[in-house]
Order: sequence, then C-alpha cells, then structure tokens
Amino acid sequence: MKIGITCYPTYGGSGVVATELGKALAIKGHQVHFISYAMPMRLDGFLNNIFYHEVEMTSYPLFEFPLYTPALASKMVEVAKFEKLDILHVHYAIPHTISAFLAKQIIGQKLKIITTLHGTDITLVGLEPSFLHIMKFVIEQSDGVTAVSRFLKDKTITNFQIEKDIRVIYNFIDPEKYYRASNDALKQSIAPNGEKIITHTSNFRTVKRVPDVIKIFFEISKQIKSKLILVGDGPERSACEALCREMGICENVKFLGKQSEVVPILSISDLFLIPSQSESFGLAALEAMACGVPVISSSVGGLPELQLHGETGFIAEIGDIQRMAKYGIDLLTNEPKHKLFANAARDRAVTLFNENKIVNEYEDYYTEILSK
Ligand code: GMT
Repeated sequence: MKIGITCYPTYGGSGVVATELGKALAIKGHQVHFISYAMPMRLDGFLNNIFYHEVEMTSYPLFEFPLYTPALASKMVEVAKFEKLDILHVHYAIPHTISAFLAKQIIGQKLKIITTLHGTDITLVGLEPSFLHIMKFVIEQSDGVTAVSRFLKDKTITNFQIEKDIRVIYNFIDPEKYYRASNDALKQSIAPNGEKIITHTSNFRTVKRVPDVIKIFFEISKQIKSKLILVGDGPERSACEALCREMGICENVKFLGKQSEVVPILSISDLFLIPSQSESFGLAALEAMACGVPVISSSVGGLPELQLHGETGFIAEIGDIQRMAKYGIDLLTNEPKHKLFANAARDRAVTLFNENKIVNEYEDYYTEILSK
C-alpha cells in the first residue's frame, strides 16, 4: 500500500504512535509518506520506503494567523496525486482531519481518509465552540476512524454524537526496544545511597497534574529514601520547580527536561507515577510497564484499560495523593510483591500492546477500508 501519514512532529504521544506505525509499515514493505511542518522527532536517518514531505508556510502581512490547515491540505493533494496514495492516515483530528477532508474533495473518492483520535482533540480542544461543529462533520466524513481506547471511542460518540463506527486500536511498544536493561552506572549516579527511584514523564501540561506527582513523592520520601526523576518539559515546569523549593526537596528531585531516550531512565526506575486529570490511553505508562516498572495511576480515561489495579500497579481517584502514596509505599517496601507487579506489568505490555499485534490491526483496518 501507499500510505500518507500526517501527525504533529513534536514530542507528543500521537506523533510517537504515528511515527512508529509508519516505520513498522515501511519495514513490512509499504511505502510511507510523512506530511507535516517538520520532520517527526523519531524519523531520523535514512529509512527504506519512508519519505518526508514538508508543508511550506508563507507569511503575508494580511494573515494575522498562520494558515496551516489549507497549506497542509495543498501538500496532501500534491503528495496523494503524485505518489498515488491509497490512504491518508491522520493522527490527532485538529486540524489534520479538516485538511484531509479538503484534500479528498480535490482528489476524489479513491483516496481513503483514516483519522486516529488520540486524546485532547476529543476530550478538550475539540469541544471548544470554535471547533465543535467542524470536528463532528470531518470525523463523520472520514472513511475510517480509530480511537486509542474504548474510553475515547465512547467519549467521541457522546461528545460529538458520532454515528460512524469507531475502531479501538491501542497504543503500542516494541518489546525489543522497551525492556529493562540494567545500568548500574546511571543508577549509582542518581541514587548513590541505594534510594528507590520514582519516575514521571510528560509534557508538563495541567492535565498531567505534575504537582500531584511531587506531592505523592514527598509523602513516600517521608518513609522511604527515594529520588524523583521528572522527564519532559512544558508550561507547568517552573511552577513544579518552585513547589520543590517550597517543600525543601530539591536535592531529591531531578528535572531532566526532554529526553529522546527514556529506556535507560525507566530501566533504573522502581515506580512510575501518572496521576493525570485526563488520559485517553497513557503511552508513557505503557513504556514504563514494558520496562518492568509498576504504575500508580489515576482512574481516568483509558488508564484502567492499560493497567490492572492490584496486578501491574494501583489505581486511585484523581487527586487522592495520600492513597497513591500509600500504594507506592506498599510496593516499595515489599520486594516480592514489587517483583510480581513488575513482571505482570512487562507481561501485559508485551502481550496486549505489542507492536507486531497492533500494527497488524492497523494494516487489517486499512485493507477493510480500501475494500469498501
Ligand atoms: O491529546 C493530547 O493531549 C495529546 C496527545 C499527544 O499528541 O501527545 O496525547 C494523547 O495521545 C497519546 C497517544 O495516543 C495517548 O497515549 C495519551 O494518553 C493522550 N493524552 C491525553 O489524553 C491527555
């Protein structure tokens, strides 16, 4: 197949899923064309069967706001026509599905559009009055729609009254890239006195509730010598640093900023915290589970589809810092239980969210849509 993929090229989970999917499809012999305003983060180096097409933006004094949606649609038309694309698969609906809809109007019915809904395109931004009507319309107009969890599928149906069938296809990891690789030197440099290592990775947006991560850590560290590693960057980072200073725990909290490689960090971690306010799936938690790290999460969104309470970690209500801390202490003070949970987390990640399995699901879905 000849497949066009559009995604945000930055650090977000939707871009990661789109890029890893494209790479896996290319390895299987499909021709994959990425169309975006910048090279997707994980698309470095020469890869067979993969092509990248940059959307060129023009600025003009009349245009107060950048006109990405029509520029992207134009590029989609150009690539679809000249590369003879069968499918255009867009990740994150705003504005990608709108551009894809426009492109299809120009190209015609032969080009099939598939939209994958990832999260705040449905739960937050898409609900704003400026997007609501157009979102409902373009989602309905896609030839195929997938959502990254049952939760997100249900939310799409209730928020937008979508009648179209939505296929649930979960996020995935490559178990050969995401595994626990011992790294004594790194462990020693972060926790020189054998402290437990607690980790959180995110884009530091309000929905991630990073201050809760710090408060949970603070409670745990009252009873267990531990270090907190915070990976990522975003709007809440300064407030989080200030909170650490206020609490007097700066020497035990490491802000690592954006990291291209999280496996070495996850591999030395004993616990992963994800107390989000909204999380349609939780790719960051899946990556941790694949590296054998038990997860303490909130009960929102797709998180209970990803991890099992009392098996791969624990689940508590949003904002219940004391309970999350209690669960953390329970795991970190009980070695055999921790080992059991760590193994169960890895097993669940590898069995249910394995790249091979999920990429096949996407491939089968493409075939199904093309045959309609
Ligand atoms: O929706 C977002 O906030 C952005 C999006 C992204 O592009 O990073 O994240 C979502 O997509 C990921 C990949 O499917 C999911 O694993 C995340 O749970 C989801 N984030 C939220 O729902 C907050």
